[in-house]
Amino acid sequence: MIWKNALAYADRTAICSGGQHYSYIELESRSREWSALFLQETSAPGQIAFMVNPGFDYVAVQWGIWRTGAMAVPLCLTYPLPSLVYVLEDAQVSQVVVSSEYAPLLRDYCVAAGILLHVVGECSLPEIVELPIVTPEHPALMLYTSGTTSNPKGVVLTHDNLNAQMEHLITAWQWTSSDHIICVLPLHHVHGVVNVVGCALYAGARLSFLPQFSPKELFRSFVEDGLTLFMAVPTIYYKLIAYWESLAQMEQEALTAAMQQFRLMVCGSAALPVTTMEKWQHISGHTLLERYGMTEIGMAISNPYEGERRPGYIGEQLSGVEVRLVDEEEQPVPSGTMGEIHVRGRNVFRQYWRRPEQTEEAFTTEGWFKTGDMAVVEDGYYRITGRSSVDIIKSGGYKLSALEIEEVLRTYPGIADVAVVGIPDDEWGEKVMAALVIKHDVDLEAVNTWIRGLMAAYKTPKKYIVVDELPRNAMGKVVKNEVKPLFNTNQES
Ligand code: MLC
Ligand code: AMP
Repeated sequence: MIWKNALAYADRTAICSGGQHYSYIELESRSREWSALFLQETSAPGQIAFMVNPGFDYVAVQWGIWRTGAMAVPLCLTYPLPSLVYVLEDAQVSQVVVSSEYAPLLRDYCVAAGILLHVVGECSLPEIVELPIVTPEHPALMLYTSGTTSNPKGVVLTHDNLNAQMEHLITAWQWTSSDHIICVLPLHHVHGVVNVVGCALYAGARLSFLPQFSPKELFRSFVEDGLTLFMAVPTIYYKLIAYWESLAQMEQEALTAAMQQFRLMVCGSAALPVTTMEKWQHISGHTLLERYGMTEIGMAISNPYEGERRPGYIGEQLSGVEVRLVDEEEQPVPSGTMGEIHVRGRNVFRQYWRRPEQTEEAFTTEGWFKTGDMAVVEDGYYRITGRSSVDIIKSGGYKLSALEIEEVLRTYPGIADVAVVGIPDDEWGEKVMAALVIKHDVDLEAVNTWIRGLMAAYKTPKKYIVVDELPRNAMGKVVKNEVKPLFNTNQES
């Protein structure tokens, strides 16, 4: 278990956050105190959610939850109340921990729902108690993911799943306790939670946090903090390149020199455009290592640490992970033929929370998880060719469900029908756009303000158009690929 591992690193620095350094022993002991608090009311807390800013407290709370045998449910820090309530209810959460700024948002709801609310820095942590035995098979983490259903689903990962995911990456990318990484990613998704925070602490390395992404602050850290590793989504590299290009030559040179001291820079969560990879190579001297993963499986395919990192390709299957490509009959395809990616191994999640049918549908009878991503193998390397569902959109590394956004928009008075699509975009990968059929005049600004009260701003459309009707096939189903070109011709937004 990661917290037992921590004892081996004792006084070494585990976390740098808020201008302070915390050792592994401090992390181990603070997490015990949180466990004691969670166990005060019940010996089996079930699911505990937390909405805590990235930093020492986030990890101490996460480990504190784990050490009680409960499942940790990290909440998105930018969700409005209705989206938070959806997760809290769906996950059947018994306790919530929040950083103080989120307490006003959740307090009334928690009181009404009978959920215990703990505020970091305001609750007194009790004497340390005897902790239960937690096994690798205990559920550890529930990450909510959007997909081919309108409502997000809870992906249940056990400690064994997480350990496997971290062990595969630590081996593949040669993590050691001498590494130092900075986390700029949100901590309700696998990229930040497992690949950065989890791997760093499992390897005994040093983990710094930048509470919010800012190119200026990040580049300051690149120059001053002696980092060895960096991991991000393509949009972040795109934004960093744009910022670097805006700097004076002297600043650019200082940054380039600092980045050359890193041993590895990784990119993933969405396709890395070859132009971004080339520009980053130019400004940092690094050939980005692109890898492929998913909430349900952690990481599965990766370009090599040593060896060719091929632009436009996601690499080879990671050691310890089984990957295959299959046709529509779920039969393996020959090399060079496109097929759906299937994944099997200790890293693969156990279940969608309280959704047995969807869990069953997601696996073949031989236990392969069906990712829905299409790929081809060329000269031994996988290349992603698309997705089996047009209703999944990847924007800035977040997976969004067109169906979820459509369902909300349909409830707005005056909107008769709607189609949400992802339009290719250099910065975001895909941009969310909505085509509306309206019954009477609708103020599109008002629609935009309204939907941001219901779902995170990053999920909401960046453009709206009004159309007379949506293109449909003979079965009456909206043809999303025919909706996309409408955004080239229609200027209303
Ligand atoms: C922010 N905005 C987005 C957005 N992020 N719009 C679309 N897509 C996104 N991803 C919007 C905000 O709503 C706001 O709009 C404006 O951009 C500025 O907001 P911000 O919060 O200041 O933006 P910024 O900090 O620059 O965020 C960009 C980002 C962030 C790229 C840093 O999106 C991010 O952290 N993405 C990473 C997501 C991630 O971790 N995915 C991994 C999933 S796991 P307005 O209109 O209000 O101004 C996975 C598996 C795997 O995929 O393989 O790893
Ligand atoms: P999520 O469900 O948020 O974990 O997102 C997982 C999805 O991100 C995968 O199913 C892929 O569609 C996409 N993805 C992750 N890494 C890559 C990559 N390197 N290239 C293309 N798509 C990727």
